[in-house]
Amino acid sequence: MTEKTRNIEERSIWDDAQQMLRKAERDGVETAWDRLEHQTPHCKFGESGVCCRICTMGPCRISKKAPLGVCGAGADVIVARNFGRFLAGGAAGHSDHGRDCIEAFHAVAHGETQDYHIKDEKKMLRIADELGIATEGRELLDVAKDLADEFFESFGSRREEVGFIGRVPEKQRENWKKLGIMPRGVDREITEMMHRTHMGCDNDAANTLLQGARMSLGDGWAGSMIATEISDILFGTPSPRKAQVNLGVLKNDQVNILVHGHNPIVSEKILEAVNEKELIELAKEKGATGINLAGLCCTGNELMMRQGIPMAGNHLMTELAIITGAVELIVVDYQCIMPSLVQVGNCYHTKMITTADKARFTGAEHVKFAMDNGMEQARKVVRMAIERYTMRNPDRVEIPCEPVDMMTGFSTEALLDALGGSLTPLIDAIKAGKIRGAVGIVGCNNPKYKHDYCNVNLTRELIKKDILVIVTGCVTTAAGKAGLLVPDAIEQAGPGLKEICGALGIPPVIHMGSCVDNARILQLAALLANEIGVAISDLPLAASSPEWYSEKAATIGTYVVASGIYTHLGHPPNITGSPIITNLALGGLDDLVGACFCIEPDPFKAAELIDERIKMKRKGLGLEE
Ligand code: XCC
Ligand code: SF4
Repeated sequence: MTEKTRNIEERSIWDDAQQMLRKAERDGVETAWDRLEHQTPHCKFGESGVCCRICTMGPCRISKKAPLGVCGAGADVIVARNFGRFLAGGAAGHSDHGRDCIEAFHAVAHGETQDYHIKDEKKMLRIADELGIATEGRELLDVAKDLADEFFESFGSRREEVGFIGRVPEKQRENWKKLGIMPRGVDREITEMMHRTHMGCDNDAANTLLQGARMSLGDGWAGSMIATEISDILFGTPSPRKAQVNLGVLKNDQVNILVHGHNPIVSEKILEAVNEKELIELAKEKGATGINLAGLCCTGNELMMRQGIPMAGNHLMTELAIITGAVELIVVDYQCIMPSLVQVGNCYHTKMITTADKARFTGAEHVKFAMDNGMEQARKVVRMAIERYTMRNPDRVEIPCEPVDMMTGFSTEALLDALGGSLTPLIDAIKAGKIRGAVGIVGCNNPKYKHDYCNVNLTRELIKKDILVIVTGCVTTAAGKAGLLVPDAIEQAGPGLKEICGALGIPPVIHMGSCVDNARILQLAALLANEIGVAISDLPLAASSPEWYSEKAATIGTYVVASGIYTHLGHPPNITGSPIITNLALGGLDDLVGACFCIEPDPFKAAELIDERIKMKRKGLGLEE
């Protein structure tokens, strides 16, 4: 990975990125890659997870010379506590996003907002039914009130299990109970993790890791799943549509606005505002030909899935997008937003707007979005962007390359539709070995890697092996830019996958949404398992997060493994200082939950490891290769 001064070609595989990195050098702008060099080599204690700052008898760090902290905690306990809190950060991120969605839905149900509405009534009623809420002959909003309360209950501490647990195959539910990892309430599990990892509580590393699994399951099967389902109810369940990707989606002659973050509650309103005639007219008065909205990271995924809004880039492209000099304004909600964006924006004419009280950035302007003012605030933000257009310096604008086409919008519902309404064709294709298995490749960028090298190459290798790939999060942009998210990409797939996807008219790599939408993958896996009558862990499935960086990615990996899906990571979390935690993660969990992690930085070798696992699972089901 990183050593001193990698040249620009080694920093990213993409032309648009390399071109902007050159411009950054010319313009004297620092990026994440530069700052990483100032941070390397990293602290070995931190990297292996054996630095403890949990109380003021310390901080303590574990070495041969000092194998115990002041309180007597050893490497295993310290690593387990640190990792437990790392996972808690991720679970809290997704789930608090989910809570914000419930609050919006609650406000709609109680008539407290004119800005948000129930868009997919059918889905709302179906979910109400599923969760045991009476729907027959009732007013829609009355059902919605009960459903909002039911969702809130999954966050609390009065339950034995969260609401969507009914989706999990029976055999696994029993196992989770037996292991004591059945998630009871989203907030409860996060709080319990913080409690257990206080000095003097859970001093058994394996026991702490099991709580990590329970808490992460709460994220996957409740916090994230609720975020996804409510977003569909409020903004529409995604269906297949075309979109475009890379920095070429920015427009030379238009007001460019970027949305960044995660929650569609802000970005959907911005989208409505940029389509208003009055605001378009205003942009024209200022000399632009129109207003162009593009997404970054997961809020980009949300808008693309439902509305076909173009994606400017993934995590490591966020600074580079501003360096084009063509962005008037970037509006953010929360998560994965580098604080550096304020400084990069200051090097150009780009204004940064924050919208959530829980995610403010010094130097940015705060325009608080609430349930009753979303539309009004969105218009205000768009007006600011238009004003900014007159400040753009055309001599400093450089928009690289032409955008690449892609297909998006594969919610579980849309995928079922594409299959003709039932999973049978997919199961038949799996049985016949035409689709040998499926792998979700998800997550982030990390400047420790050549940007998107692993994301793209792993995807390519797997489809060659007749393995269907599902992407979410920042891997989406990588796969899209590589031309893998269009039906024509079947030419790069193995013969079986080519035949099936060709017949269905779908790409061999399917975009299922943002990071909370990994819940869609869980649901699809559960539907498949239930249909066949096995556990998820029996299916020829795997997951991967090759270039991950965030706490959320670790939590996703953990709930995916705990749900029975073998998961590859490009690099380990900061756990290698503990033999107990490392061995559990890389093997021991397999005996407990039917899956474990594997670590491999090389995407070609990772593809082999995943392929082996899929072979093994196929064999277990008595399927021929
Ligand atoms: Fe963030 Fe979700 Fe990672 Fe991208 S993939 S860098 S977590 S935006 Ni979630
Ligand atoms: Fe040191 Fe123990 Fe305090 Fe951690 S909890 S800082 S190991 S004394």
